[in-house]
Amino acid sequence: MNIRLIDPAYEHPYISHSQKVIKTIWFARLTLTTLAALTPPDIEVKITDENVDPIDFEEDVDLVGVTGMVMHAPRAYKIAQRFRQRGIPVVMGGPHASSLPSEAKEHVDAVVIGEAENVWEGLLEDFKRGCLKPFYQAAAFCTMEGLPFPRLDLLRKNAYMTINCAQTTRGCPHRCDFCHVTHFFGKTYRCRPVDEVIEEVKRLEGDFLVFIDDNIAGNRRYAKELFLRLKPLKKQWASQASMTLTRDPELLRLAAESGCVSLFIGVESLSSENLKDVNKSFNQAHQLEEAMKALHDHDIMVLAGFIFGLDHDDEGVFERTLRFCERNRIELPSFFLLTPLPGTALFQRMEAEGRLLHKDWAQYNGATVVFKPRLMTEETLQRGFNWACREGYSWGSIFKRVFHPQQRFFTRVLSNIAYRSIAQKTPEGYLPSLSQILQRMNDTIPLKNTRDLIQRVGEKIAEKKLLIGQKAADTLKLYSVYNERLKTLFVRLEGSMDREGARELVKRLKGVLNVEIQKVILDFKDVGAISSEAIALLSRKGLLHGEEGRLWKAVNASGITD
Ligand code: B12
Ligand code: SF4
Repeated sequence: MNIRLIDPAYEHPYISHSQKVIKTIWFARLTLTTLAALTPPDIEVKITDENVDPIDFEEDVDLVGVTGMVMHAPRAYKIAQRFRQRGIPVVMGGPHASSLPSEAKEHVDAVVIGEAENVWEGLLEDFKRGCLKPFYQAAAFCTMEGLPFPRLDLLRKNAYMTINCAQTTRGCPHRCDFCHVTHFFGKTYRCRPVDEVIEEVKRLEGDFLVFIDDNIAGNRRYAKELFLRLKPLKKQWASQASMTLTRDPELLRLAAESGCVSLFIGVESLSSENLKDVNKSFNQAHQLEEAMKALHDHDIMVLAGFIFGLDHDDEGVFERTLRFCERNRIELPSFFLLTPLPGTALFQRMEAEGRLLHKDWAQYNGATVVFKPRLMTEETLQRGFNWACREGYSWGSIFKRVFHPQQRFFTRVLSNIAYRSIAQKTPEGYLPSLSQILQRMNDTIPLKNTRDLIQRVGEKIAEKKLLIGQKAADTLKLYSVYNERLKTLFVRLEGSMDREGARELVKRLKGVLNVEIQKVILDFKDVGAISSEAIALLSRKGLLHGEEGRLWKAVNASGITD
């Protein structure tokens, strides 16, 4: 008996990679090599990764296995159809089939839901006996002990940057709303015995490998032991981790000493409101810069992932994020559009809110808008994203991010060149016209005159006590968010305001009201202290409309007087 396992290609004018790019930055997933390792030795098994080799649809095989993420599903179904037309049964597994097994079953003969470890052999037995069941799902997650080493020998070695991949853990202790991992693995985070990982790593040729874990440092005690044991092997490695890693100096040091040279970190957003919304508050917005610095101090190259289109993202998000990457010398920024993947909490929410534009899975690729954003139109989001992808890999931006006196300079430049070639295929984008205005609106205003500041009144005593602590605030911070759909700018003010601050605020507001912004709503509730001159000025300009219990809240500043 012989089986062909297939990883479908993703045919897309600007997302699919050329062979050259695959060779420079792409590593092999462990999906099919793991499945092959689970296959009994009396069965011949071969792998085709359609990204690097064509599929032979005329091949004489007994059974075909196909995998796929959401965006691969339409292609996977087409592949299945071609083999089934010839009477060859097809089994499908992987993230998409596991989330939507009934849909997948319409296109294939059997669907494996979740991990294959506990069901694959049984499925093959059933197949041999001619009684393949429609669905296979293990009653429990598999043990991490004694897992067979993936059959890397079945991959075409020279097609990728590396085929040296290994996995130390499965799952993630966190539960970010948009992520498929926690849906797939439930709340589990399972670690392989360190001895087995070390044995597997020792067998890999060469001195570089990728740990394809979702979060290699999800269990700090385990990670520390692993890193200590890796160190003597003198390998270099790359992986993914959550930002919590950077807050444990010992863990970070051990990672670096064990050979960690680059990490993919899901930063996702610079806005704490966004992070809270998607259940990712453990990424603390105010610590992002520190976290990036900590990684660089250990000479770890940062691949940072950012998501555009979250509910608090306005038109300023693209430029703000890119400048953050430049300021913090993030070597390889990766921008994604928010994508509600079936099975995730985000998908359920978007579907319930009627915000999904369609269910054409091929478009669920992280680079195409598939939902209605809250503060922007679909078009603004798409074009802003395109702009960030292209601009982020312009020579100017590469220069700002990469040219600094640290090691591995050539690796940094070469990987940027490869990413640039992908970015250049992105369609033209544009920076939303309000972007700069929004950046200016958000610039902090320094306080010039601290005399005459008076405490806000009208708040409850407890809140007042807190405000007294803010008396010394010597700046006025502005947090502006523009809602393109309502044509309204919301400005939250925080700190203290003197006359100059009030003047500057009025000047900026006048500027924005000349453009397409039709209405401004000012929120004064976090202004701790304000001078009587500032109050007088704001009143004269028609900016203060006291509301009951919130003395300094002003609304509808559409008609600022001269
Ligand atoms: C490595 C990796 C990548 C690599 C892939 C390199 C490559 N050559 O393709 C990189 C970093 C480039 C990448 C990119 C992307 N990835 Co990715 N990636 C992973 C990661 C971390 C590991 C994959 C892996 O090797 N797993 C180990 C194997 C053993 O597990 P497995 O694949 O789940 O397979 C098991 C079962 O699912 C089952 N199974 C799977 N297939 C089949 C088939 C059959 C026939 C059977 C019987 C069983 C079976 O058996 C296996 C053993 O139990 C996974 C997360 C994860 N934990 O899996 C995300 C993951 C697969 N990626 C994901 C996503 C979204 C992407 C991107 C779309 C992100 C983006 N927006 O750009 C891109 C798409 C890239 C592309 N064009 O294909 C999502 C998929 C979600 C979904 N529902 O579609 C995942 C789950 C991560 C997440 N956070 O949600 N990725
Ligand atoms: S930390 Fe990363 S892997 Fe873990 S749930 Fe969040 S996005 Fe997924």
